[in-house]
Amino acid sequence: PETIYLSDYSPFGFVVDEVTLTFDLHPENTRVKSRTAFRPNPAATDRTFFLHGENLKLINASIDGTPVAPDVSDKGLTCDVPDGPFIWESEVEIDPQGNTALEGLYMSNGMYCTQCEAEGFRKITYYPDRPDVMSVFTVIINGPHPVLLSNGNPVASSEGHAEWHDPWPKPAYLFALVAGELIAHADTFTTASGRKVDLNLYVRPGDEGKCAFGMQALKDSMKWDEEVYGRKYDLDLFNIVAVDDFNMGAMENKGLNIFNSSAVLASPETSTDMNFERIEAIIAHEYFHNWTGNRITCRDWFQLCLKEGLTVYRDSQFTSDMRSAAVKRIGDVIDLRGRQFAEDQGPLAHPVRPESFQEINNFYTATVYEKGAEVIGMLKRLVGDDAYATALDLYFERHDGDAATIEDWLKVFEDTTGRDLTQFKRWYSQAGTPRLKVIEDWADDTLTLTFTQHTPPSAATPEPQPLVIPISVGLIGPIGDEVAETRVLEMTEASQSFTFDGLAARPVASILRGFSAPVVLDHDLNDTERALLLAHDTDPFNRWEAGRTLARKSLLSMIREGTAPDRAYLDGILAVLRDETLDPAYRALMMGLPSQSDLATALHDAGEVPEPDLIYAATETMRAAMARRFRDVLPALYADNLVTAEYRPDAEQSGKRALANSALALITRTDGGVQAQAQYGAADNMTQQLSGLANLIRADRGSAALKAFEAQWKNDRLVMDKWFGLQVIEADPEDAADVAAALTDHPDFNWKNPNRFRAVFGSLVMHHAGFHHHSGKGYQLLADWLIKLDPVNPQTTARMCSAFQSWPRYDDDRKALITAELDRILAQPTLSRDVTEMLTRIRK
Ligand code: BAL
Ligand code: ZN
Repeated sequence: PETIYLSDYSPFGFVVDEVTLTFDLHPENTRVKSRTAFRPNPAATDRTFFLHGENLKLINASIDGTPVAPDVSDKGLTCDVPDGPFIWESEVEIDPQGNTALEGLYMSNGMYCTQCEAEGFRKITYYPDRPDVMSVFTVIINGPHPVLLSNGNPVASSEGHAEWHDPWPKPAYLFALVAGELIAHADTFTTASGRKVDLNLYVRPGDEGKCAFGMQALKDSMKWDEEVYGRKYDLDLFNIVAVDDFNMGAMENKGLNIFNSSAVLASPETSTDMNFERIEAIIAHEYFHNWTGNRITCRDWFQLCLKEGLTVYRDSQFTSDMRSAAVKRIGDVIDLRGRQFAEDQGPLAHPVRPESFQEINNFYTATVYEKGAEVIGMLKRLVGDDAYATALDLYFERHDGDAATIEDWLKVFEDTTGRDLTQFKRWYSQAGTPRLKVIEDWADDTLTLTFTQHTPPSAATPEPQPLVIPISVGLIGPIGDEVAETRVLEMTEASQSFTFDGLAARPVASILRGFSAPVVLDHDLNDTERALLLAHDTDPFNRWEAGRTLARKSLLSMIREGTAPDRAYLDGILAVLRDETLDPAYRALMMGLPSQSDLATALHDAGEVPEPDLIYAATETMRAAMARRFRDVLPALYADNLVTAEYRPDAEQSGKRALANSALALITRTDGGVQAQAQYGAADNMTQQLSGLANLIRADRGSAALKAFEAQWKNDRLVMDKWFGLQVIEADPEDAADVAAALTDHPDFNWKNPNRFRAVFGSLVMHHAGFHHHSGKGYQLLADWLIKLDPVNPQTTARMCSAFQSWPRYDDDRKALITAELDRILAQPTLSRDVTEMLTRIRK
């Protein structure tokens, strides 16, 4: 496959002023006519007229009404064109029913829908399918369906016919079309400037009862973006459609967001608290893209982080405001360490702004999204909140309507703050997670902190240079008092010292408060000092981090030396659990342990080879020790936080349920599942029901409940995804691959549906000890299914390949087993470009 380089960018030779698309819908033979007005682009020198197009049957083409015979390849077409402006017209035939890749125009449960980001539009018609070509779209849809939708505003409609016009110029990746038998859940929102916007959430008949929460989240997002970023909505209509078969979570098409049904449909009976929170965040994310992504889009796909990093950052701010900022921050860091740090540590490491790719779909990664958001958080920390707001105002003013770059983004900060961001920009160009080591020196009432930064070299960045690192530091006195205000230290050198003077007694430094930079911190505190931070740190993130570090240290020494669980850790957490002034959600987080995969990462970081069985055993031993040590408080923790009031998915209630369910997980270790059975029987919401079920499986008494659950929910696709996934997640390591394999024989294992495929195999991969079973059966099963899925849906297959990215860290036997599977997949005669690129990078 061809490699595309950032450095090769050049603008398209033509400007597209407007395009009109006419769809005559048919499951296997949809006709698409396009009429596109081109004129030479004064900013370009290359006048090659190349239109992307894949899997299209060209019926006819003309220029200014004269038929032409273009040179057609499997990538697109070229044609001689006039020197001045001209009208290109073409008609193609496509097969939505046969489009199982779910990219372009496809069918899901009888409805037509589209997914065009990143390069799906070229599967709909011949067009310059690149984000820097922006145009005004008119769309005509003919088809025997009650609902016919596209972007923008409706301009005409009659039975079987609809016309849409989107006044905002947009790149083709934001095009969308939906047709089918759908029901609208309708509402309205009035913007701060008095524009009344009609809002619709379109769902399949039967899902009407799962719309209210998503609609409220949309209205909350619209209001928040006005209040916090001054961004108002810019059309009279905003539609969202829920689709069952979808590769991603959701898509921000202009005025017509399309959502994976799992990312929008919710009801208390069928959705967990975590589902509700995720839905609220994704609705916000897609809505926020209207400005950061749609009004200001990306010049090319290397700039993906320009819209994704910023929009993730914005949605995290939204969730922090709607719920608990501390809980959100901790959750984000857990996620970042679990997914992005692992990516940075392995063969798939790449910069936030990659410099080359073969298949852009492979770069919708934790690095682009989550590390991209961290970079924005750092920028805000460095310049301050007011300067950030000023810079954003300038960004929207200066670049509205542009296809912009990271250079444009940083320039608004340079222009508004006077800072030189040349060095900061390395965060966008260097791969790898920096290690930040701190050494303390105490003399003459002065604490000196000496930091050293080091980013491990990688294939993507062989010679990393020092980064600008904002290090947020506070000082805690010996009796747990805060002795200095939090300072943001700006580290720019490879090694740098900072002093805090005039201190009455030696404090304990609380470093990297709020996780002020995405680095691995090496701070050699003793256990007493960490216990002090766990008890008293006023920064909620670092207070949690102190507990997490104690847990990690204890687990690592249990794994390495077979020691007993650390008493100081257990006592410290017990004190936190007893502190009723603390938010229940926060206390629930305090009861969590580092994931087994995170422990493997930590061992690898220390130059050791992780052994999944030992990691699993240590985690189990620690949980058993927690169950014993917390025994006295668990019943009350459970009872006091068991919500009996009518279900609400808000932060307060869900925090209490999280704490009660964390307590239940430990109680189950000693009561054999009695309490879990009671909870399962009494549950009137999915959070309680699923946690009851999970604990019953753990207690080895889940079979009756699993059958009952299946009987109750067999017609609910999203709930059945949970049923499939939970059995794998909760299986013993010995059995996880066998459970997954057995589930693939279930009549409802619709493997072509990405949600169902991920329910089974995403869960297997998350089961660290099960996936890495020494027999290799986990690897083999996944490889079998990746081979089967690739010809059907390369994008989802390629995404799932990242399960193998951490192979170099394991022992020789596992390495041999994994590489054999990778080679077996790579030897398939017709492997997709997506999977070929992923596995070639992983295999290196
Ligand atoms: N743009 C792809 C889906 C998302 O990040 O919102
Ligand atoms: Zn996004």
